[in-house]
Amino acid sequence: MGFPRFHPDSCALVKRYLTPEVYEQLACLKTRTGFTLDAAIQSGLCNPDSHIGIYAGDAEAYSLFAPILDPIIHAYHAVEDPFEHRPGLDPILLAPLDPDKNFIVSSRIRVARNLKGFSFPCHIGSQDRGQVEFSVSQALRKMPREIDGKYLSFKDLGRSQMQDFLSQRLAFPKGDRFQDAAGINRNFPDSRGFFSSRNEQFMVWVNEEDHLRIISMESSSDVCGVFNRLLLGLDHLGAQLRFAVDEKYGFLTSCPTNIGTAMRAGVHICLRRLEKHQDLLNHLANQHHLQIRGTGGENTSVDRAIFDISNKQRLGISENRILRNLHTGLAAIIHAEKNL
Ligand code: CIR
Repeated sequence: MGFPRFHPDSCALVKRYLTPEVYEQLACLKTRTGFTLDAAIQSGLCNPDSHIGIYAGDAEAYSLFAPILDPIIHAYHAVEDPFEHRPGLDPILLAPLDPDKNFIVSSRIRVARNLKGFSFPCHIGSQDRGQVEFSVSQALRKMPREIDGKYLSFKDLGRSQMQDFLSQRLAFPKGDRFQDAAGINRNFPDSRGFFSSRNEQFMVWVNEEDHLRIISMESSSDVCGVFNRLLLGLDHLGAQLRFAVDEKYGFLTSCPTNIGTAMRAGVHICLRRLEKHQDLLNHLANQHHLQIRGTGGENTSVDRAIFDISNKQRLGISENRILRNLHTGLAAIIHAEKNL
């Protein structure tokens, strides 16, 4: 392909770190499944507004293409060597955050996982994608009573049924243009589907951006309850499936922004006063390593003063520490909101 020409306006991390020397060193390499650097950077090339602009097609990509991925990982996650994956997945109990339901509308925690031995969604073939769906759906048949439910494959859903599940945010839509350019949407909706527990508080998305997105949520501020339910599901899935994990990088994901714990833990919170004091809100969020997004997540606006607030750190930190930081940060934000 020759040295790639990124859009002149692109500020993607891949553009910043992909020097001609690094390109020359890596362009001729292929992982054992045939994933290349040119495939990895497609999304960044097609989307000048990419923040990162690179995806991993399999677990080996993280070591083979380390000369480009490492500087991106260090910059995005703000980690310096040496760091390591330090899992901490113990049940947790902390003081109630908003028992009168004045601010926090809902809490949601998700982790991403990929199956060891299979290419990741931007590079997987249709047969292997089908095998991933089969293995995960089998594992989901053995969930404990509290989170028991059923798996629905998109191919078995009619158009209006799919629309209903999409509007309830149980099903997931075809990926965005970043994922599309990376190859994640190939053959959509084949071998994609979702599991939902009977009370809809525990879900698993299959073959979205990663093989599994494991999600726990509820309409309350009980972030610990949501976390503990996630652990229950993770324990059962982890006992039956082997996940792609690395001693240093933690759980390996399609997008290098998600590696490490691969966890996003957050709330939807209504902050009518702080909405008018964004500097203070940003200060508090930074202090507690939290990220503030619009009501609908990445790149969306804030609707009726409802902010999406979640952890910024994922790598080199334990899941338990992330949850404690979230809890302390939210308590500080609620305190500020009350006192304005
Ligand atoms: C970008 O580079 O901006 C996109 N590939 C998305 C990066 C954020 N990652 C994500 O949503 N998983």
